[in-house]
Formats: sequence, structure tokens, C-alpha cells
Amino acid sequence: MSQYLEEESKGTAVGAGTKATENFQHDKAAYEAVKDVPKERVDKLASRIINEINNTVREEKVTYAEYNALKAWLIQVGADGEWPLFLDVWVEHAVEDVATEHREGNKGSIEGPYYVPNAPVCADGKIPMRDDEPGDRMTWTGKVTSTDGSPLTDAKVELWHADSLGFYSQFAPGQPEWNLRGTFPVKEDGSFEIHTIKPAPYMIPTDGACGKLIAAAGWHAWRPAHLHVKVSAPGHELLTAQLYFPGDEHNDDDIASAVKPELILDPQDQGNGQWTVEYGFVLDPEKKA
Ligand code: MBD
Ligand code: FE
Repeated sequence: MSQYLEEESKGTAVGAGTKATENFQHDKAAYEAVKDVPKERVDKLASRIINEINNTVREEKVTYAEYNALKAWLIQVGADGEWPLFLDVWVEHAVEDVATEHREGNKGSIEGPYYVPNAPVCADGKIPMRDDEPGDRMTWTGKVTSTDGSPLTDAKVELWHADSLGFYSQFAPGQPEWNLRGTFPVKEDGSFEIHTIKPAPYMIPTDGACGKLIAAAGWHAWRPAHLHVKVSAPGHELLTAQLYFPGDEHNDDDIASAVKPELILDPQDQGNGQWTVEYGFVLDPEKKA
């Protein structure tokens, strides 16, 4: 266990941030998706955000020293590769609320900066982990259905989460490439059974620009323990969500504001470090244009 901590804790904000930034930039879809947005829309959004900043400056009488500190800090966010972290922690939750407010099915939550597509398919239900992976074992059963209750027999659940030390594979050193990342196709009846570990509370990197802001403002850097999922099925809206654990002290003050009561699990302690939990997903059919 301490052998893992030593290796994994060599990770830095710049390391995780650089990887998150590179991964995002490999997805060239970001600009493509807005290529038909009219300039009136861009004008409105950009003007509103700039005006909000100017209003804050005037109302709070922001000094040159503060303005220069902001400039230095923004430059550092980029240098540390922390724009994905900054945006996903402090902005994405509002975007997610807007994007999913029409849904009748499952509540979702933010994706965050550490998703990697195409995780190995685990037909046996076992997520990739080290032989001596630290942490309690958890067997998770559930079913994927449509909003009308019918099972979605071609659904798949992609699961990714931190290890028991709070590190994500591919973003901190020391873990196998796909550690605690897997793709789980459901069975013929839409059900799934996944074997993984219970993750630990997660502290966002504190040694980069985001950590500097958190320290300067007297905030904390914690997210509650969480499992990330993407659940998909043909003809249905992709569900991106996170699942949480009852009693976590950060469920009520998640730095990323991404906890919803519907997403808190009810795990059962089977003793000897073994847990079971039941949680299924309800997907909304895609609206026909
Ligand atoms: C995470 O693991 C996470 O889920 C979010 C939203 C931000 C930073 C790290
Ligand atoms: Fe996370």
C-alpha cells in the first residue's frame, strides 16, 4: 500500500493538467460543434461575461495589484494545463444542469477532466485492477432501462474512478494504463454486475494554479468519493453521471458542486471489506427532430 502511495504521489498538478489538456485537444470536435452558431450568440455570451467582470471590478473597486495578480494567475492556469480542471470544477455543473433539465430519466452529473474513451471491455464484469489493489471490494448490480421501463439490452456502462489513494490512472504515475477503467456491456435482460473497489474521497491537485486560488481564498480542495459513469444505448441520450456514498462529509460541500441526492448510493457492508450495492439507470429516448 505505501509502495503505491509513494509512486502515485509523485504526480503533480502540471502532470495531471498537461494530460487532461492534451486529451481534450485530441478531441477536435469542440470548435466543430459550434461552427453554425450565429455571431449574435457569440456576441451576447462574450459581452455578458466581459460585462460581469467589469461590473465586479467597479463594484468591488479592484486595484491594479489585484488585476495584475489575476493576470499572473490566469497565465499560470494555462501553464499548469489546468483549464480543464478549473472549468470542470467551477463551471461544468451549471452547463450540465442546463443540458439535462428536460430529462425524465436518470439525473446526471459532470464528466470532469479525467474521462478516457475506449476503456477495455470487461465481459466478466471485473474492472481492471492490480492484484493487490488497496481498498474495499464492491459488487455493483443494476439494470439499464428506458423511461417506459423497458430494458435496454444493447446498453453499456463505462466506469472510471480513482483508486483508494485518490489517484486516477493515466493522470498520476504508478498505475497500469487502464487501472479502474472499464466498459461493461449489459446482459440480454439489460442487467449488469460490476466488480470494483470503493473509491476514496478525492482532493483536486493543490500544487498548481487551482490549488493556489483555493488556498488564497480559504476554500478546501475536496470532492466526495465518487464513481464516474457514462451509460449509453442506441436511440437514447448518453447519460454522464457520478455516484456517491452516504455519509461522506463532502457530499454537502463538493468543490465541484456535482452531488445530487438521486446519485447517492445505498451500499451494504457484507463484512471483511466486501460491499454490495444496487443501482440502475433510466435513459431518456432521443427526441426525434
Ligand atoms: C475529479 O475527479 C473530478 O471528478 C472533477 C469533477 C474535478 C476534478 C477531479
Ligand atoms: Fe472524479
